[in-house]
Amino acid sequence: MSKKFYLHDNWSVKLASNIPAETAAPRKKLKNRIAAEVPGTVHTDLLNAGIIDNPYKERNEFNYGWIAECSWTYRTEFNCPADLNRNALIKLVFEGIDTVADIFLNHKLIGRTDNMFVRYEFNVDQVLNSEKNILELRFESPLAAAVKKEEKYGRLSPAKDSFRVHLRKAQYSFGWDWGPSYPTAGIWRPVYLTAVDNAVIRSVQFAAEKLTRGKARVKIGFEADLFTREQVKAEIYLNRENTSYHKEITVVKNKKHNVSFEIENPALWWPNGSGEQNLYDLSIRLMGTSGNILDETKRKVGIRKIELELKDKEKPVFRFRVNNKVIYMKGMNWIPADSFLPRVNEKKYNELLTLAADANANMIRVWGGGIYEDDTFYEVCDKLGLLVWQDFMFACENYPEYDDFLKSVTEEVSQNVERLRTHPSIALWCGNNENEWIWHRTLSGPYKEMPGYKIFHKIIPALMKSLDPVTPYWPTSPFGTDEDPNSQTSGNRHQWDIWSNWINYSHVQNDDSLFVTEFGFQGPACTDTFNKILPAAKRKIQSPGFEYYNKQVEGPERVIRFLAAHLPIRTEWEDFIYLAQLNQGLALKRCLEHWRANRKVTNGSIIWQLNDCWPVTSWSLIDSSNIPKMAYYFVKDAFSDAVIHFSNSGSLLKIMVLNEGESRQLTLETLMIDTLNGKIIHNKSKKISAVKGKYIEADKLNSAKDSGIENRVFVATLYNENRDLIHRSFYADKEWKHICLPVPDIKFTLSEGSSKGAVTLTSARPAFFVDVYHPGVTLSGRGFILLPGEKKELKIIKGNKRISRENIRIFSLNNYLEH
Ligand code: BMA
Repeated sequence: MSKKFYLHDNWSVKLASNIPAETAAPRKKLKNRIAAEVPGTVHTDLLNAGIIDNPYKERNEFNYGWIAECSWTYRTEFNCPADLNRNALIKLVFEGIDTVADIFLNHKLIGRTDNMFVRYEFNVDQVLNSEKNILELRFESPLAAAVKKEEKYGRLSPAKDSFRVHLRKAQYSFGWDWGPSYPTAGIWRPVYLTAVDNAVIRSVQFAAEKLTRGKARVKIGFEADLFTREQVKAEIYLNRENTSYHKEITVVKNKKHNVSFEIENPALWWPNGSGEQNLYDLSIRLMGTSGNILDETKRKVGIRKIELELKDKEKPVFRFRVNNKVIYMKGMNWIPADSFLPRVNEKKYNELLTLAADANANMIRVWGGGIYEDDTFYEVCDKLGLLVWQDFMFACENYPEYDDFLKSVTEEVSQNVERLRTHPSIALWCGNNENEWIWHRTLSGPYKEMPGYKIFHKIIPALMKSLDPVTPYWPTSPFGTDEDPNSQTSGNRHQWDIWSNWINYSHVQNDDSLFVTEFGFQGPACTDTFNKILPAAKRKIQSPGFEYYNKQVEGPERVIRFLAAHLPIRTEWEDFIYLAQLNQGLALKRCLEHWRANRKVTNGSIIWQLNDCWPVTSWSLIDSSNIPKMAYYFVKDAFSDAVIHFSNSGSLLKIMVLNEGESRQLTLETLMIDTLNGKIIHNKSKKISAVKGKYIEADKLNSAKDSGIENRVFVATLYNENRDLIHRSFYADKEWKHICLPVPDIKFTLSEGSSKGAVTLTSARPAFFVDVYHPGVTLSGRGFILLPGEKKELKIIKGNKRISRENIRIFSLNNYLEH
């Protein structure tokens, strides 16, 4: 069995080039070697050594640009591990090097790297000493390396950072409209020595080939490298609870082995919200003649079938069928969770993805400007039932097609598909993010002429035929059969008229997208997150310090423009954060409701974006401290199984109920509130049969004009038989900024035990979009409606366990809408 001997100790880093002139680099401090972390980055090493300050603070991004312009040498010294079998083939394996580096072992060049997305392996038995081995990696400046390649192979677009496309390095690291420019260097994933003896398993595949009532046929494929003359057998096991399937075969060198099992009553894997996430343990073991284990691989697999449907009879559609059932995709886009990737750990993945699943998501799109995430990411998605739309790592540009580049891309695609394809969460592979759309939009030319076309339409599809023939492949997002890759009439769409084209979110009512893979609306990060990096004097909504933390061109202006359309404008720091976050929530709710209601046409809505990589005003639902913004809770509600939609047809206001959960009896309670005094002037309760999969008209109300009541707001709530609140929604005839509401008079009590809730709130009058802020504490709900007679308990989900009364601030929209 090949054991891994990690080489993560004793690393240091040293500047290996001149510092560009006219930069504020601390030259003296850079003369010596600095202790380094592996996995790590040069930026975080400089930070840990106290040579630079927090890179996210204020305008440090501009002070620290020199780091990416320099070359750096990483070095460690190690003794050969005592139990490393020196008679076998010894490999030095790097799971990720960022990016352009020469590797020396004992002063001998053993390899060159230029793709951060691939694993590099070097045979080192001839170079390795028993003691005092010196391993050195000389990193070239990523900027210089990219520019050099661009000079050699030609510029492909007029964009400022067009050189980035020549380097197989996370594209967002050069700066994005939500992230700073920090192109890092370093050994960003584990490095180890391993002895390859006797036999090694590789290329494992697992697929549910056929799924019929109560039966599944699964196929397991693998290959083996054999370095022994003895006969090798493979034992293949597929186990779950009390069921076990087992086969034994003789292994042949350089041959693809396939084994099938017929599974009776398979425990299927379902996306979140559609059933359980049953997993099986797959193990493949290579055995020698004396019964000794030569190699073994174990992984969790799921039995599920996934299909992408593009036609329903003759009509174009874009929808996923999972286990023979069409499922509406409720999702979020994922971007790298830090600019310094090795800081993203299992805890961060778990927290963010659990929040996504708790918000009723069933799909995550790993966006093409980032990275192929760590194995843990996909393991967590498997567990939570989050299907993964996996882009290949190309975004928003033209890409070169010269031989070395294509060779590197081929290796990258093969390695990453092999690494990830057995995860049940992997739902679709997608060539890139927006390349074809941007080409078409800016040049109005056919995308077939786009540089890089060959990669997404020829090379990757050809590779997929053998790498993963069962998972759908889609060349780019957005894409379809129309000339415009972003058309509404075929394929998937990125809806950026709203927000990025300065169009208000109410415009969504005209949208007939078949599947929306991106749309979004910005909101600032949460108060605590900004307070950590912005000194009090700069917490002003138009201070350059705050505006800097919005990377979109005219981003800060858009936040204010769209706020002005719907909500009152306030310029005090905490008021502004509350209102701007609320506006994001209202916008996303409206869009998600539209697409879910438009269910004969639309089959999915994936929000741009779930997370952030640093503290910023962006489209994210959760900020970089993993604190959910108010919009998170609006999305969670809009994505829930049973939802209420108000639909205004002019003279009538219809209350529609959609139920995608189990069929059940519910009570719909509709209140009409007089906005002048907060009194409930109408209260109607109705029993409804919410049948699974049905969208029904549950009630009708007169328009404001016909009812003769101009100042009204509706609150409708679904309760189950135990009177648990299942869903609540609201309707206002006017924009909230034109409505007056009395101060609600919210009272709260604090309790210690978490089961009782940390804060309990009541309100004398209907209170809209209540938000409780306490420094250092994240509570379990934000932006909810609180009615007289109700008690709302909020639990602490993150942060200090003690809440002090005097530090609590309670927000509600009422407070901004007084007469
Ligand atoms: C889309 C994405 C990203 C971008 C986002 C917001 O174009 O694919 O490139 O960050 O919109 O503008």
